[in-house]
Amino acid sequence: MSLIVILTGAGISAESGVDTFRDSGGIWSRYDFRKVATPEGFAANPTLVHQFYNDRREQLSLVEPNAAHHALARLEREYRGSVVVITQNIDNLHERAGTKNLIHMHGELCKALCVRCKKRFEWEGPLSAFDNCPNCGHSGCLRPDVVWFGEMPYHMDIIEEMLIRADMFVSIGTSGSVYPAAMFVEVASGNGARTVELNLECSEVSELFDERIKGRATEIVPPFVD
Ligand code: BJW
Repeated sequence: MSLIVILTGAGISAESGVDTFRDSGGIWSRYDFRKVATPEGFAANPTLVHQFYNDRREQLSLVEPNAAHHALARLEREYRGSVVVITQNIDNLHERAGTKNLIHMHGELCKALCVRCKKRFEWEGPLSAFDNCPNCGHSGCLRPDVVWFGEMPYHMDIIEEMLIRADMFVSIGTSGSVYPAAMFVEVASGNGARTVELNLECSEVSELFDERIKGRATEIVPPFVD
């Protein structure tokens, strides 16, 4: 059965009102990633890191999935083969649009991870350095369940298998500047997949794709799916 593997990045959620990272005015123009998105930054100032993610969690409660998220959910429902969405995004807009076969490789904003007992918890509200772990009961051991620089992304074994099996690999709204996601196109292409990039601008890896479609996700993803 034919398999379509779709990689999404911050650009697919931009028109929902979620900030991207590297566009002008993006998150990394306002925050030093070393301070808020590394294990070292968290160890040095957990309050700052919790505030950074609390603000983004609050922003998430104010936004809705857009036409691009809905189009991918529709593709999964209606395609006669298999569709898997691998997202680098920590927002929950794909699942809120109805996508089921979804891999969050950089974690999830609405989850907390206990660094002591390694359990994960749904976490909708603010998280602080003083919260107790609901499982082991210790305080000060909860962190956002996201993948920071220098950490291994989640589900890499399944992702690699999907990329090897893919008949088509589609990348949507990602700058191709963060590894290992940036090299997925090479893995899929090297294993025979047709590759297509949908993005507002050229990415760092655009030339590796068989086909490029430029535009805003809400305008180019629905017709691409159709
Ligand atoms: C639109 C649009 C619209 C806008 N419509 N499009 C070489 C090999 C391997 C690793 C490395 C390497 N060199 C360096 C590394 C280490 C590092 C890395 O990649 N550093 C780079 C800076 C060079 N990587 C890591 O540390 C990763 N771990 C790792 O490598 O472990 C070892 C390993 C080795 C080999 C195999 C497996 C593992 C972990 C990376 C963790 C990234 N974490 C972050 C933050 C945490 C989550 C959070 O706070 O949200 O994840 S960084 C940030 O970047 C976030 C994103 O998921 C990620 C990607 O960003 P994305 O989605 O591409 O967003 P932007 O803003 O960059 O781009 C938006 C795009 O959308 C643009 O192109 C726009 O044009 C477009 N767009 N509006 C359509 N309306």
